[in-house]
Amino acid sequence: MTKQRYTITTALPYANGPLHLGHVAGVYIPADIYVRYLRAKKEDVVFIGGTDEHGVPITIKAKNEGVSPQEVVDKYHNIIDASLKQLGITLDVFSKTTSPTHRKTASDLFVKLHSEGAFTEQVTEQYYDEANNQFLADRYITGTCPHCANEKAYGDQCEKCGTTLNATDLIDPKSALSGNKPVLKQTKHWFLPLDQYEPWLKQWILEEHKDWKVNVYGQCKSWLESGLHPRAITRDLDWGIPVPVAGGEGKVLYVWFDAPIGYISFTQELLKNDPTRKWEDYWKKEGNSKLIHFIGKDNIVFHCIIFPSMLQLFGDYILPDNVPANEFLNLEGEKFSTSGNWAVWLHEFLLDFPDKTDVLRYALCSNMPETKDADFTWKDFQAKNNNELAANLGNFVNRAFVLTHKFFNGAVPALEALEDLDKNTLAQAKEFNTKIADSLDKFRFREACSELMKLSNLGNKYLADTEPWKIKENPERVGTILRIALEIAAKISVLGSPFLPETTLKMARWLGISNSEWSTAEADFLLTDGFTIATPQLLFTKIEDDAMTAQLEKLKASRAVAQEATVSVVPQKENVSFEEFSKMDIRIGTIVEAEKVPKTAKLLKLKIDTGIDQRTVVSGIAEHYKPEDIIGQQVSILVNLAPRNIKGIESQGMILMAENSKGELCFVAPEKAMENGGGVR
Ligand code: B3M
Ligand code: ZN
Repeated sequence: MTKQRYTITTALPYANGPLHLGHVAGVYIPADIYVRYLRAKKEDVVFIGGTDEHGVPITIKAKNEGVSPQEVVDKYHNIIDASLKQLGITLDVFSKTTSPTHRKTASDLFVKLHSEGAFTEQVTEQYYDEANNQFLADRYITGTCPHCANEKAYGDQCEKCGTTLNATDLIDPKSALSGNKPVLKQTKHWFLPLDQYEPWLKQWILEEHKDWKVNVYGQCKSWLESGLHPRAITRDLDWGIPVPVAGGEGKVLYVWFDAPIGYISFTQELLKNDPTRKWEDYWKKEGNSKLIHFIGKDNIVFHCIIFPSMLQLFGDYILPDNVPANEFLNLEGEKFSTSGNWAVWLHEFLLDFPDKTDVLRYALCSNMPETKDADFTWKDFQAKNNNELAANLGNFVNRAFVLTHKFFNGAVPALEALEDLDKNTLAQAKEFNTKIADSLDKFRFREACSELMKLSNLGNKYLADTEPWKIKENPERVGTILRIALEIAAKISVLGSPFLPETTLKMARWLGISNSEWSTAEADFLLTDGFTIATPQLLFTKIEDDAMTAQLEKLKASRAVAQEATVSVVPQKENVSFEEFSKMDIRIGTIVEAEKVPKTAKLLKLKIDTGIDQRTVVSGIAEHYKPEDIIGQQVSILVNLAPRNIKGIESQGMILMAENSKGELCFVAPEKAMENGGGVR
């Protein structure tokens, strides 16, 4: 049998925004810890990641930002890539699904399956926007939810009640592009007949993978038991990989067909010029690689049911060995929300706390949403840093170093006679190799992390029990105790390396050892007699309350901005013809007199020179402008508005004002002085 290999993948985030801590806790932290652990065991691993750059989420972002989809994905790919590197996520490759290799691989695999007759074809009716001449993706259709009457439900889901919808379920559907009612039009698509694979999927998952995490197994079971249906793998969209077969013109591959293939194409890119390894080693059965997908719970069906069905069809490909999906991380008791700006963005965290990457890794690992949703709070982050990392681990290492310097000038003391407590402590410390390894083998990251802290507790307790600083008369005894303490620190530097890579590397250097091999920690003693350890420095600094308050305030402020942004988007009104528009006679005028209308708060009585005449206009701007400040101000005025009587004054026209989401008004005035009476069109 060929030697064991590992193919470890991280879900490809859409390149339509930066990463937030939810992505990091759910996918990258567990994957990176696992991979560092495998590498420390000298396993043969490829660690694959990249961005998902196709699909409707990208086109929506591009539309909102008024740029091309390519510009969107290029921008966010780079932000995401840089932030992951800074966090110490050691992906071997971080590519993108717009890469030429990926496009070719995905396209070729589609053609292969198509030619083997793996797909079915179906003509279905889909909503079409006649004003824009295009089919509408479900996300581009809004309407009333048939379940909860939310008027802003999307064609794929109602975000208010959480129900998954079909666009045709919506009451009173509207196109998000034109605001018009879309029409149903026929279109042909290729389908993956998942119903046909149900029997082997049931066998493979429900019988052969009882070892998968309960949340993953449970979700698969419920999908399989409610029955699988053919799933469309092509879309009517102009952004994506073109459907490479006859009849596919104007259509692209469904993003969930191409994205997981990215794991394969990125491995191809990684190993393209590697003389010793082939990508096939990590994907084909003869390579004997274990495929493990790190993902969030919303991606389970794609990685456990749909992609495995595709892999099976591709031929001699391996299937996932495990899919340790996580549940969600919440933020201060609420769901992360990109649109609602309720998020801690990774790149911003790294700017605010550049020296706290290990702290973040630890905080997210010890609070990982492994079996149920978890909550990130700044208070808890601070507590993890101050009470666990600084007060427990950091303090232990510091005490061992300080005492060694005090009593032995920093030279690692030799072991002399061992007492029972010493033997006991060493024996206990030794158990942590297997404890942590077992937890990691089972993808129990929280447990692994807490074992690591227990090892440091053991060290602290040992120092507290032996009190070496009080032993004046017996330097050998002091030396033995400190040596044992330093050995525990050395063990932490090896066993803690997947979790706290920067900190443990520092510790290893200070102690004069290498911490890159897991098996090193199996030895009874790691240190060399007489080696001069580094002068003690703090491993972790305290985080003060101020810093946390500032983060909470920033979070709340960003949400306020997001809420304003939402209210400011007033839906477009019904179309008018050009003739109708031309009936409005809008001119440039100048305010020549202004006074408050008595007994009103909002009204000003203005005299406007319209070029035609000087006329009176009553305007509701008194809360925004003082009369004396606006004499001479040029304005746009609708001169042929039928006169209206306002508070006993005849108002002959209306001046145009712009309004922002806070209700603030300002004049719509020409950008340079224009003569009064000039038309506005
Ligand atoms: N981009 C969905 C997500 O970001 C999707 C994952 C693809 S993994 C192949 O959650
Ligand atoms: Zn609803």
